[in-house]
Amino acid sequence: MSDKPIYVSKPFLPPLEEFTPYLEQIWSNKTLTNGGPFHQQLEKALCKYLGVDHIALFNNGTIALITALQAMKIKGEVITTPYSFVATAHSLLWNGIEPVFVDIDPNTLNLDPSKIEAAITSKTTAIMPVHCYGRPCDVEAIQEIADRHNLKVIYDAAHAFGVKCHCGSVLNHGDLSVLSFHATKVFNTFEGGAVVCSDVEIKNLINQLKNFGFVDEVTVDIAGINGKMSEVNAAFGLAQLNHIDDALEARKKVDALYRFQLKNVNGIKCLEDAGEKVTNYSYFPILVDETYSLSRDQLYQKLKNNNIYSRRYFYPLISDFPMYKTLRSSSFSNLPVAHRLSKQVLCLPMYPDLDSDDVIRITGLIKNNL
Ligand code: T4K
Repeated sequence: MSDKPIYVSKPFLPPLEEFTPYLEQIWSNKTLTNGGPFHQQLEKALCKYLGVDHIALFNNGTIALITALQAMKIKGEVITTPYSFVATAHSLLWNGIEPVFVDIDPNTLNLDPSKIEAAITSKTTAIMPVHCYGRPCDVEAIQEIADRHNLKVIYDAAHAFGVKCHCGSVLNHGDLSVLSFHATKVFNTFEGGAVVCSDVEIKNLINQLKNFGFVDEVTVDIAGINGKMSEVNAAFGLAQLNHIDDALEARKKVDALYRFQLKNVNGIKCLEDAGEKVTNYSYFPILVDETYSLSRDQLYQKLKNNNIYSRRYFYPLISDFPMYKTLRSSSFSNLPVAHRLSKQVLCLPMYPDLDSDDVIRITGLIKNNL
């Protein structure tokens, strides 16, 4: 057993000496939070980098999701995917909304647009798809359905930093998109998140909502929350943004090496290569089917025994957690694809400075060479 643990993700850090001057500036100007100068700079820099109109920074992606729903006044039922991190559906519950789970597409693992319409009822107000693993949803098909039924679309784009589709940033689709900048993400601010939108009035409302609902010093006209990103987090984001292209390039190389090493391994399937400019290589999921020599969980354990900590994102399905299990849409028969794939998926370590030797060791264990 190797003594060096390899985790599913490792935060991407800019050189410490590049971060120190930001800290010195914070120490000198004493603005620690509440929309200070680095917060404003990061919002502008991200709009430019991502090619979007407006960004409202948050202290994490979950609060950003909750606030996005509140800003759009979403109520009733929202159609979403069971194949995601639990925060997706929790953001609905926190708004008193019932999630209605719809099955996923077996190739993309994203919400299957062909199954959405059957789940729409008179209570449906919105669709909340997830660009799972940073691979774009079928944004056009989803928008067409939303337009036909007068529904809002709020993308959980937690994995989709920098992801592009045929017409530029994927974040420009839907009414709002929500990013996560958690330590494990492609772009991180330790903890953090953002709402992306194209309407300045919505951006102003979101700014109000993330600051308790204050209009001015003495007026609060809506029950907001504290969703503000601090200056240290924003400064870290600025320092990291200078290196993001190199980090994406390094991820791409890791992705290519995994694909090369795992081609033709019986029972192991990589998701279709999403191609240049589309994905951000944020995760490396493989599907372990019944023709492989071990079960998915046995392979997970074998890697763990060798100090390699892969993760079963996303198992269990959200719809199997106790607060969702009794919903009608959570039934096994409604979600056969999601159930099958959540039992097959294993996310292998993926981060910019993952050594080629480590990828070869991991894939060697999978190929049973080691
Ligand atoms: N929507 C979607 C689709 C999401 O995936 C997420 C979050 C959200 C919404 C909510 O966004 P946030 O509110 O989180 O901004 C991790 C993350 O905590 C979570 O952000 C992420 N999705 C989810 C997919 O993964 P865990 O419980 O797996 O994290 P953890 O602590 O086990 O970390 C995984 C590995 O990363 C560790 O084994 C070691 C390494 N690691 C982790 C941290 C935190 C480090 O090396 N350093 C670190 O600081 O949830």
